[in-house]
Amino acid sequence: MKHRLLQNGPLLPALEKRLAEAFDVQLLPADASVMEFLHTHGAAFTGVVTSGAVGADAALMNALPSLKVISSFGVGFDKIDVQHAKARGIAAGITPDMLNDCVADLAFALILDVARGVSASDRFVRRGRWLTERFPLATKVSGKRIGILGLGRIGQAIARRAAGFDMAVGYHNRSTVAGSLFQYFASPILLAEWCDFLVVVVAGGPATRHLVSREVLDALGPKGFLINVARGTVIDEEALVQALVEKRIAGAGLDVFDAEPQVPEQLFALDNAVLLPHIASGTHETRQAMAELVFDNLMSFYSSGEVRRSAI
Ligand code: NAP
Ligand code: 8YV
Repeated sequence: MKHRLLQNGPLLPALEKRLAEAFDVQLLPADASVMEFLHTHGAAFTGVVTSGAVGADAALMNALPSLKVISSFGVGFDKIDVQHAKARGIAAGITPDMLNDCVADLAFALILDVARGVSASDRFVRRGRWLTERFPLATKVSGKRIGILGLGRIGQAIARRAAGFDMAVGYHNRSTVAGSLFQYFASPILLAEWCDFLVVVVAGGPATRHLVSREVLDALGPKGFLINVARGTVIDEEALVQALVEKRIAGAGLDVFDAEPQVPEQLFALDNAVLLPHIASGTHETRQAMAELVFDNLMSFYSSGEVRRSAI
């Protein structure tokens, strides 16, 4: 008999197909019938398959008394109540390392775009402005200082790319990275004061909420650029919008937003902001590798009792 999985949120069609072949999968309704569905069927599911965007909260886990494993498409587990899962002995699989290259590549795309005005100059050409105007001079990237807020798996891939741009690398984590030769800064403010590009790639969740505060933005200053490929919650978004409007920082490249897909409308008119719809891991190659690990985490759990890559 196939193990019964509850799917919370949409997944890649190819992954849904593969899961349906190996498991008995049911999609959690996204409408008002959800409570009745869980009341009637909740006890049947031993696994949940979900994504970083949707996750699994304590209320969902409580409605699934037989739940043993969660497998999530993504590395961020801010939408999964891992403490609750741990207390219940529920395994939680995520997809680390599969997406390091693509997220790091996109962080650099944002750095180059916001500093050199790539998107802004593309708009300039398309609107016919080149015929009568000169595009303003931009900011050089090579040789500058990059401050990585969160020198983890992706942060280290960003640091490797920075070497190719002859950039000095500094970082802030709660603790220093063993063996790292990069300069450590004891707080986000000190890192922001030092660097030209502050790249945010820490874990999301309550512990990092508004870690990038108005004070950090002011420390970055009018020549500094902010890049966020982590979670919107890490930045005080109101303070960021104000800093961009008042040009108290030079610019921002943002892949993620606090209430995404809602983006503060004030940002739409600003040429010093590059706005992306959470696409950092969004390539065919990376999403396929992530999908394979979502599947493997489940297969591994049901055969050995352990997921291959755990969030806990
Ligand atoms: P990781 O290896 O766990 O790295 C996270 C880093 O954040 C670690 O260096 C950690 O160091 C630091 N950190 C955690 N809490 C902190 C705090 N309170 N203060 C300062 N530093 C803190 O994770 P990863 O695989 O690199 O992924 C990082 C994050 O990127 C994910 O959690 C996810 O939210 C985001 N992400 C976004 C996308 C996207 O599409 N935009 C794609 C993938 C991932 P310490 O533990 O020493 O503090
Ligand atoms: C995914 C992400 O787009 O891994 C993460 O944490 O943010 C992205 O890779 C997301 O998890 C898909 O929902």
